Amino acid sequence: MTDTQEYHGKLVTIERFILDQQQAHPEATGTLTNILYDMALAAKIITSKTTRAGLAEILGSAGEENVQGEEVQKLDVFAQRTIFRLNDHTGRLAAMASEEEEAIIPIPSRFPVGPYVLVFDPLDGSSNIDMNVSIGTIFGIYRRTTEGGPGTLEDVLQPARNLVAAGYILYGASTMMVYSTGNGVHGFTLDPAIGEFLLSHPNIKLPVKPKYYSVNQGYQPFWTPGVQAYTEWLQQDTPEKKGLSLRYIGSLVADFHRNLLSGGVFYYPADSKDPKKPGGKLRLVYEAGPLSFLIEQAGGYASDGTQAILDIVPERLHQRVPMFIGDRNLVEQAEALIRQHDQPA
Ligand code: P6P
Repeated sequence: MTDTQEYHGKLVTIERFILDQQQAHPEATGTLTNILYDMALAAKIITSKTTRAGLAEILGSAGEENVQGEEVQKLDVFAQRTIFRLNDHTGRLAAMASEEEEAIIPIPSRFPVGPYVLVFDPLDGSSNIDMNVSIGTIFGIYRRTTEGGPGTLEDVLQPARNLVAAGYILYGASTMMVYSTGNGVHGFTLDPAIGEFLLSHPNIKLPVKPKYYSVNQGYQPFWTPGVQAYTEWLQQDTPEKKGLSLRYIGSLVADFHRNLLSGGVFYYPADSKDPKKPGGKLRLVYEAGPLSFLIEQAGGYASDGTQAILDIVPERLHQRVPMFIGDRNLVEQAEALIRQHDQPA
């Protein structure tokens, strides 16, 4: 395992870091390395559009033509197409799955298939774009489980504990790419002047002392008694912790990233308000799963309120799941109060 201590203060590009990490795996063929390279390239391409999103009126908004007469794509469609076009021909993937597509995305028959599958939410939080709020891409990479031929839904519906890599891209004040291949969580910041992601956050670990809780408290009247009790507990000073402050951006990757660096817990529980999202709003395969892989790599934990999200075997591609993610003690307290109040003995 490459000791990430050696990187502190050194100028390292994401490509160099990924390659160094590959050296720790003599059996590696470089295929996973190249998929990660392509996710970094996708991040740069998508960044080139997100930094101009507010100019829709001048450049034309989605579905219209801009002043040059070019058809302007919705940013999430653009992000989807960018990730697809970077991966459809490489022979590294057997299939892809995206929040934007109802079914799994096959590799076009004219291209070879490979040993991995890529699941992704190309641009989560896109409803925030018009308010210039940070948005993000979330991705996970599995080895295919079926033998030969085109990838299938079975290759995608794996528990997140099987992930070989996961990460996110945060399009904020700067663009960051944060990923793990099971060897710690590492963050890279894009220097737009040179078009390179530089290592800025080696070996991210959740702070021991949690700082924030993140939830949309507007739904509080629609939560179960256990989740209501949990929220009150988070606000109180207890022997184990001070009452936490509330921070909620409403953009999953931004909320997750802040809590990863500051310590705390994010949760999107089930609520009785919207019958369209009985089991919470967030998607298991390409949102909760990859973020749960990352948080455990950073020393935290993620639960649906009753079990580790990493152990949930997805039944449907767009399956929703309640999610409590962050500091292990805080998430386990959620499980304890849900057991006590919501699950009759
Ligand atoms: P609410 C954005 O639409 C999103 O999918 C996530 O990025 C975010 O965490 C969540 O929904 C916010 O949902 O119901 O609080 O507006």
